[in-house]
Amino acid sequence: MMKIYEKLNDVTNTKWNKKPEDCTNHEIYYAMLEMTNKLCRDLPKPQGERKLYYFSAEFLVGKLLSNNLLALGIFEETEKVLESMGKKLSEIEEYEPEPSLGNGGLGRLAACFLDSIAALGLNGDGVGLNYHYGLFRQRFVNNNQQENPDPWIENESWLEDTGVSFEVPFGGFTQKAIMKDILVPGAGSKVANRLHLFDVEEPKEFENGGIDFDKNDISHCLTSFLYPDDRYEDGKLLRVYQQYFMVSAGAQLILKELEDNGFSFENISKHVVIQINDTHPSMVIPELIRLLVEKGLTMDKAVEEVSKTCAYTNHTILAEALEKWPISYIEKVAPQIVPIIKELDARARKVTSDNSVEIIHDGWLVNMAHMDMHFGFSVNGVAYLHTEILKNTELNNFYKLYPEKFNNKTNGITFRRWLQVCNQDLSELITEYIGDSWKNDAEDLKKLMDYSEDEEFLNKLLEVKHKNKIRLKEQLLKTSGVEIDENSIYDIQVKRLHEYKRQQMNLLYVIYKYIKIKNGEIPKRPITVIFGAKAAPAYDMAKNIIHLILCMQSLIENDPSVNKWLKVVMIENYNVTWAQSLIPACDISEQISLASKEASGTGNMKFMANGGITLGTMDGANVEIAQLVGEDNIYTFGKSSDEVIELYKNSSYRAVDFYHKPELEYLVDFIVSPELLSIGNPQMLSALWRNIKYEDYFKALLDTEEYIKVREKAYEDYEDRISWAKKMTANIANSGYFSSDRTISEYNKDIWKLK
Ligand code: 26Q
Repeated sequence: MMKIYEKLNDVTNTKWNKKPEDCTNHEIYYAMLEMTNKLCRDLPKPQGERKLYYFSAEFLVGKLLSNNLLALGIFEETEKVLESMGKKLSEIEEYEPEPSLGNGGLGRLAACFLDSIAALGLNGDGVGLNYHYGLFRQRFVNNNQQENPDPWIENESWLEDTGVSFEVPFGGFTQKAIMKDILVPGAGSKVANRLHLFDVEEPKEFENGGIDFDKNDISHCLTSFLYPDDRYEDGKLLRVYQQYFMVSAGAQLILKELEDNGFSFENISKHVVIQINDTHPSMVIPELIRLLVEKGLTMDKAVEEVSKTCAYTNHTILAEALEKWPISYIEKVAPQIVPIIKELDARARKVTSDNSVEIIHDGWLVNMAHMDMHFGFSVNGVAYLHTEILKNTELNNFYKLYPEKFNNKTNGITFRRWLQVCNQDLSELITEYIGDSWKNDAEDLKKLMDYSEDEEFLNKLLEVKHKNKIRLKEQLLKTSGVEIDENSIYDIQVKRLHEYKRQQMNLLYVIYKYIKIKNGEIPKRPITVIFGAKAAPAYDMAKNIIHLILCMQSLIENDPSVNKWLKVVMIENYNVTWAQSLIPACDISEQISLASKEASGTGNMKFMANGGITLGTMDGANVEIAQLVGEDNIYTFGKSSDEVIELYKNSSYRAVDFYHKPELEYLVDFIVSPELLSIGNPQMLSALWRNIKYEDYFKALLDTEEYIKVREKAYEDYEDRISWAKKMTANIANSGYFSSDRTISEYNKDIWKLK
């Protein structure tokens, strides 16, 4: 026993001269923050001759209180102590702001990885930036997305001052980088790592709340905002400043820690491994070379050592997300690394006469991924299919050059946050039947298969799902006044808004069902279709799709002949906290990207572990989910990645031919029907309609008919509750493979070799 009450009492007494039971929930939150952070600080750092630095522009950590209590092993005890005072942890947690330091999958993956690295007791820290506003806070106004700044840093937070700082040399001035830390306690391991977030010394405050800011005021605005993915118009230069700031400070930290440990710079690759999370931190390669040469290494030696130190993870095959920076930008931001990049380009050209693998294109454009693949020792994709596509298609020229560098690391999620913390009832049920060894080794969830025919277990499983659905219903009612029916099917698609993820195809189904119900074809059971998504502010088509979701929501809501049977709910400001309530309540998990385009997906894994049944294409990690659960326990549809890749190669897909099929035309045309035009913005709706009809770059119409059929089949199967519960069991039982503990063990065995 940890004597939680006494510890809390110490804090509240010193802070406010009060007993915990006399504190408000808000005060208790601050007291628990202080208590928990101190316990984390008391944990030792892991030891080892070799250390990992996980460099990432995003760490989407989510709220940390419950997570850290669990890692410290005091979650249940704390809950009990609070209960004895008439308080609930879940209500106290509402006062914790969520840091939005990421866009989506890539940032959340980095957070799950830090959790697993610490849990496995490995010596590895994160390196990133302390964005003051993170990603924007989303509001809906007139059925459109409005972006507002989202300040998350309070006087008391998980951030700790370290007193450590570095001078980052920009062209024309130097900028001090202050290092702030968030502690990362490891569940079970009793050690803590660090997430280092670099910041400027005097960040600018935005009192007026406006999201516009002076992009030229680099020294004050460098860490103000996180850049949303793709379609960024301006601010490109600021993004290069951010990236260089992060990698230069991070590289200096690495050299400082080498020195502190008495290790020689000559042996850096023996003591350090850097994982480069997508190309955003790629400038660490030339920067580290530059610093090592400054320390006295020859260029040859520095290049050799850095090449044995850096490993690159690719998260996308979408051309527009692969970063290429004009060399003039780098010249302006960090002129001192330009000669090094040119040197690396020259060295790469000596390896092969194949121009397609050059680092500098046409003398002016730097391809960051190419630099990583030539001068890193490992290149990995994030799911089996994704890595195969990289090797055989997208990065084939590099694969031919360096086959030994390529490897797959199928993504994972931390079951501590995504099952134990977010779904306590399911966790208890699982433990009741198979004991709690699954908490240390998620593969043990397989033992649940012993109960896949046990009606008592299956009924209890359905009860837990029902309870979670009621909980979500209550939360929605409280936060947005929207009322959903807990006896309806909860069909959920939550992820960033992007055409390739095909939220628009989900909407075509909603239109299909709306028209059916209007024509008197009532479904067996009401359906609740839930969306959650943010669109990049400059991505017009994504905003048009959000507009259509909101217009459909309003149209159906106000149609008494339909609203008892069909409901659309768009969650405002979808984030990690929302995910933790939505995922446990989900019946059907929509994973419907165009095959070959979703590198992995990680939401798909979270739904699976919580007993949501996947309705998806054979894309990303869905392929591995299908393999694990078998075809009876997943609904798949759509063209294969090979077929899709072929269609792109021949440019042979014509949306308008599909549009003219009678099964599809009336669905697409509904987007510009009088009903919708009277609710929505005609320009936006017509632009979306035109895009789907004539362009449809991500081929939604290619798969729509099959999608509708399979979705109908899933709804029909849902009515056999026991056989549905069997499917849920197969999903939960086989989800253990997707533990990020497994992913991290593989990174360590094949790439990092920490111990
Ligand atoms: C690039 C240039 C300029 C500004 C922003 C960006 C940018 C920012 C973020 C490009 C991409 C991202 C984020 C990508 C991402 O989240 N990818 C997802 O990574 C997950 C973890 O591996 C996968 O599961 C998803 O399939 C993949 O989409």
